[in-house]
Amino acid sequence: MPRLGVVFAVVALLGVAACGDDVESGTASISIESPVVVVPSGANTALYMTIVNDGDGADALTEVRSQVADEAQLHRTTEGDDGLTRMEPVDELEVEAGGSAVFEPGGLHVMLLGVDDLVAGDQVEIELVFAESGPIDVQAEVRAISDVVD
Ligand SMILES: [Cu+2]
Repeated sequence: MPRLGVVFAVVALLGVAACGDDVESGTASISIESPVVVVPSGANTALYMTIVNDGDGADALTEVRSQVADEAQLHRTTEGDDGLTRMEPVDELEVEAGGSAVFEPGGLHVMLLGVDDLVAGDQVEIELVFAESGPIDVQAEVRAISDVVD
């Protein structure tokens, strides 16, 4: 019965395709916790926060914008074999479904370059652009570094 074999094969293929679609169509649900900008000690400073993805699809932070800085870049601080720390740019940061990404001193941060004069207590508008969720606006409070590192 060759025809039956063909039918089974087609059903199996459809099953695989449906499964694949299901994974891809999961929806990310992004929230931003405790966004904070460090009081600048020069032309540059850093933004720290936690990105939480409560959805069932992955997402990725691709771009950050703020009107208080000429430019905002995603950076990661790493320690080299020589014991020196350096910062490297991060193209985009994936946040997996059900996962989170912590931006903190000594690790991930948003580098704000050419930043305005900011003092502790100021509120800064930040726009975080995600591949799936689109732009998300957050308000970050400006705090002294001693209030950021505990
Ligand atoms: Cu940096």
